[in-house]
Amino acid sequence: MRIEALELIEINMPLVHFFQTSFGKTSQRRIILVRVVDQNGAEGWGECTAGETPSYCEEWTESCWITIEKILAPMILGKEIPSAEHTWDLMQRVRGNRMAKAAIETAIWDLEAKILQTPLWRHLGGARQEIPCGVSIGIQNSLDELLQKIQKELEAGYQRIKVKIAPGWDFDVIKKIRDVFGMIPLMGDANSAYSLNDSDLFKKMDEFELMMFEQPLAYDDIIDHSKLQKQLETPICLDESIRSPEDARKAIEIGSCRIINIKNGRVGGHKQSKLIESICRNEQIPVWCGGMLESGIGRAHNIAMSTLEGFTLPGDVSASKRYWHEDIIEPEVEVTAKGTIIAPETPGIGFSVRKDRIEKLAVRKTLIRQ
Ligand code: OSB
Ligand code: MG
Repeated sequence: MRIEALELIEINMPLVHFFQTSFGKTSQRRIILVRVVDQNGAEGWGECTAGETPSYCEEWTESCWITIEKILAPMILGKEIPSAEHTWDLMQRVRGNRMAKAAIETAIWDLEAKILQTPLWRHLGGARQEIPCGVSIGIQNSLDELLQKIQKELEAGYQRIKVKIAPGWDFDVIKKIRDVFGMIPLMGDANSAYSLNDSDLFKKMDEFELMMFEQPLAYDDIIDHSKLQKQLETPICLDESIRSPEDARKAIEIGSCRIINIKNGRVGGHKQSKLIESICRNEQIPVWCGGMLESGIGRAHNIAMSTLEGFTLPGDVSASKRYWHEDIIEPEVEVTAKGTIIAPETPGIGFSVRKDRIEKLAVRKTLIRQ
């Protein structure tokens, strides 16, 4: 493959409902899309999952735009790329900036699968076409609103409920959910809001028998997590802390977690995700696919990734309509009554990209050529 042009498009999309975590509130996404074009005019699409501010990690929309435009695109354009798997190596000289890298890398995987006329999920080595799905529910204005949302998602068939927790929105909230809904598959995501000083709170929450606590401690920590995990019955799942296959290996080795959430953006794309999945599978650590409030393009990549063998737990991969009035892909992502998504048979990401819609939502574009 040779990439002749790379287009960056920023779209602004209002969320159906604000999404609040321990680190902040989002009402409108600023999403960068990457379109790569090869020497024959074939296209691939990727999505940059960075947030609007550097709050989940260091990267954010502006930093990714400039990094892709000035640094990463020139490393890719015009180069002979033996296969999508080699894309990561071409960007090796750049430290970090994994969300920026993943936007390009995943676009090249889509392109390659389209050239091969095979669905991306098969091309990645997917083991099953139907994936289990859960939902992530942000912090709400009131407990009543949260309970209503949970009710709605259970009725839709989702296989597990994740609620965001933060100091002041934790023990009592989980207790109420257990009182109202009983032993539903439930978990809490703290997005790094706590420290080891809160160990007693987590020990107390063991009584709720949650599926896991996601990222209770610092975003860059594995040491304190290992201390906390040893005091708990409930498995810890790491999200923010796992940025590379090496991070996964070390976290597992020192017992920082019993579950890992994989996100293409956080780890640098499909190749890195596959490596982490494989390490975890060998160590019998279940994984699941996290979400970053993606548009349909990122969502489609997440679906493909979730078909890999090690993704045994329901992921944060849910229907388009939970986030968007109108998505940028066709058809939109839909969930079956059993709370599953069926990966499409169409080549590449398997959904067609709605250029008309992207055109309407675009706030800036740049076409980069060699
Ligand atoms: O920690 O998983 C997270 C959204 C933005 C940033 C971080 C996270 C999330 C979510 C949303 O939980 C998952 C989704 O896209 O449905
Ligand atoms: Mg998380």
